[in-house]
Amino acid sequence: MAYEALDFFDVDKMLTEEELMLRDMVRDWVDEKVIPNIEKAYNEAYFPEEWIRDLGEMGVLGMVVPEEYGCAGMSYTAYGVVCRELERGDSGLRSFCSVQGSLSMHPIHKFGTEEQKHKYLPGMATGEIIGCFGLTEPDYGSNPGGMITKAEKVDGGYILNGAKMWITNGTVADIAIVWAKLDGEIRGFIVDKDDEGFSAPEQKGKHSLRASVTSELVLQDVFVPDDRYLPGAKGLGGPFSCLNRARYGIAWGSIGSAQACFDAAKKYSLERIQFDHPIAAYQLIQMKLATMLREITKGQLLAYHLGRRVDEDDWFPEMISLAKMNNVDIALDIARVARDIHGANGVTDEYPIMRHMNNLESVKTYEGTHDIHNLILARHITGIQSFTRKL
Ligand code: TGC
Ligand code: FAD
Repeated sequence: MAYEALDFFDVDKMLTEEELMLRDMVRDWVDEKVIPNIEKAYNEAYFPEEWIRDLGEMGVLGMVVPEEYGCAGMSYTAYGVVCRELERGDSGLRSFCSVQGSLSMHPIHKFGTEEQKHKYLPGMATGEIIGCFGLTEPDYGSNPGGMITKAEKVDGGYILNGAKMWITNGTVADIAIVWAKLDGEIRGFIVDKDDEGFSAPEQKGKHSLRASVTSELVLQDVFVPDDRYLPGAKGLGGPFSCLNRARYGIAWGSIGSAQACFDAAKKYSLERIQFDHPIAAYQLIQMKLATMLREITKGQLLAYHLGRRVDEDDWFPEMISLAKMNNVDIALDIARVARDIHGANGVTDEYPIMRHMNNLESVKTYEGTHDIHNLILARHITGIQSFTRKL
């Protein structure tokens, strides 16, 4: 049965004509190309290559980067809408788009030289050049400031040593934005997949985001020439500038997962007969559906308002923390309740529910865990940071 996107408060009526056209194009593509193939990709744990070309053709990779670099130069609200429609298909698909646009193209656009921008951005917009973002390390996840990956200045460039972990697209990427400490300060480098001493083995065995490649990055005496150093990024503010944008995309994207779960649960509950009636006739099921609708509606308003604030450049990072944390949290709750409404069928790949639920467990953790965003908000409220404790 065709997908019906829940929009109880008609939030999409506030979108521009251009944003609506984009929504419909991506929604149709997800229906046509993603939904029929996603369960196979998820079960067999791969990201279909042809999707990359299609994403490039639709102009959604790095779509907020200006047109002079071969990108679409669209609004952040439009980017949010795209994330929502992609994640309705699968979180791994939105992840691909987030990593390419917010985490790989944004740092080049914001911190790179003109030469670097012209060299990489047009090919990244079409998907011919794939990027990844290496911040997390085996011993430094929530606390990236402690990273031990090191850069050393040498004649004509830098030597990088260290290891990154949990890096989306690492194995398939042509370039990696690697964050490393140079004289104790975090700096950004563009590592090429063919650089000697660099490898990106895939991390297998995920029960979540299976249609997304996750990798280690190993750097052993990797020489990165001066022209692949990002001069504009100094300190943690560099990677965090990228994370703000990717977290923003998740605030929208997670609503897409929630809408998919709601749609499936509504249809299933109207069709499934128990005790001679559709289960949708029972008050407990009705309450669950009403709660889903309530939370999705609030999340949609939050994402839309945030989108316009970002477009007006009138925002601060804690707004994004709140929206990422809230919308992933409600999406995960909704996925769990939708799974419950589907009974035993809910654990199979006949329905999208368990896949969304499992994906959202990663989404809750990456880009700052749920609790880290709570602590970021609490620091904003109290002025006291509680990340570190002296024991
Ligand atoms: P803290 O003292 O808070 O800040 C250090 C410097 O960074 C600046 N800063 C920010 N700048 C811009 N935007 C933000 N959101 C910023 N947050 C902090 C800050 O102003 C300061 O600048 P300066 O100039 O004064 O030095 O740093 P801290 O070490 O105490 O950090 C605390 C904490 C917990 C908030 C932070 O480390 C954190 O957010 N941790 C979570 C780590 C995280 O999100 N990792 C994500 C890895 S990438 C990923 O998951 C990709 S998933 C991809 C996919 O979609 O598949
Ligand atoms: P930890 O930091 O060890 O946290 C473990 C638990 O402790 C969490 O519950 C956390 O909330 C809690 N905790 C930590 N510190 C505190 C504190 N001070 N107070 C209270 N509680 C605390 N990273 C990248 O750089 N690039 C990528 O492309 C990328 N892609 C990813 C893809 C997937 C599928 C996954 C799962 C992760 C990815 N990550 C990526 C890594 C992700 O950002 C980290 O997993 C995340 O930041 C959390 O780090 P950690 O897993 O080391 O958990």
